[in-house]
Amino acid sequence: MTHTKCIGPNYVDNTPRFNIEPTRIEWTTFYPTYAPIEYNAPCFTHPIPPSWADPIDISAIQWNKRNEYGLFNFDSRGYPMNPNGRTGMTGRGVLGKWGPNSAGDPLFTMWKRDNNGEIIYIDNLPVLLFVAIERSDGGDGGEGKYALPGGMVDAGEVVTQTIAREFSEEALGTLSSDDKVETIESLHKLINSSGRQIYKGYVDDRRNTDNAWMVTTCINVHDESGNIFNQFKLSGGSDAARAMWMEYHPSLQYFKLYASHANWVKKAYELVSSDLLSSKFNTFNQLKNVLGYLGCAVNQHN
Ligand code: RP5
Repeated sequence: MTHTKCIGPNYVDNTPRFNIEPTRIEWTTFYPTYAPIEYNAPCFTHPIPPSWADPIDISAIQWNKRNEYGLFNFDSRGYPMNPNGRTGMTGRGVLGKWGPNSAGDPLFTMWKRDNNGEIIYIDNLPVLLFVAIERSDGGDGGEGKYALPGGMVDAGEVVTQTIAREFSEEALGTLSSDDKVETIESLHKLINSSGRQIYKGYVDDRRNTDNAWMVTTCINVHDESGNIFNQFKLSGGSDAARAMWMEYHPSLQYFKLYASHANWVKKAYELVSSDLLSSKFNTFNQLKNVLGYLGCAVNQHN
């Protein structure tokens, strides 16, 4: 996967970045004029950096514990190198960790239904609803301000816990703290029992640099009947200004979300719609066999 969102003349907050030629992203491409700009958010170089960030002295970092998303090389200064190539910026930028920064992304889906509870189809393909948030930081601009309600893995968490916690914080923002604990537990059980991993790997995130980058695991939980997810009272919280059900259908010409999130919605759509259409097809075939036996002709309707 080549990155497109972490290149260009400006980094986050308009910090200048070396404007890389898009055909020269790969490390193996000769680029003698490459002159990346070094940037570390001021809080990281403070004598007491935030607890979630790496210390200034990197000699104590156990790099082999950061290999879950793949191996990476090191530059001549001993810093990890972005496996997807150049970005025009060295240092950690605004990311707390050198090398991979791990996140988790919930992709909660159900079908869009009409007032009679029937799934809505356009051109014989069902319309999917997924939970999205509007990022308070504006995301990567325009429609890229909408995102899955994901977030960083906290110390000691497994990614399924992160996904449950982030969903409850960002998309169910008005829960009381007692309800929150219970909700996170139920969501975690739901993710473990019915979740399907859609993606695990590098994220094309605007915050990536040559030495620090985002990785994530995206898990889809699909409520086929909609009976459970219909009861969600969505409201933005934490880093989310708003939370909402958003539509996806393959006929959408322009479908953009933060970072690489749109790709995962498309992938989840392929999986859940093919499950749905194959079950419809099986039902139709069973019906056709019975009616065929009785000497009737049947046409398939949606
Ligand atoms: C993206 O950034 C991930 O896919 C995840 O959605 C998000 C995590 O960062 P924050 O939302 O915590 O800023 O790369």
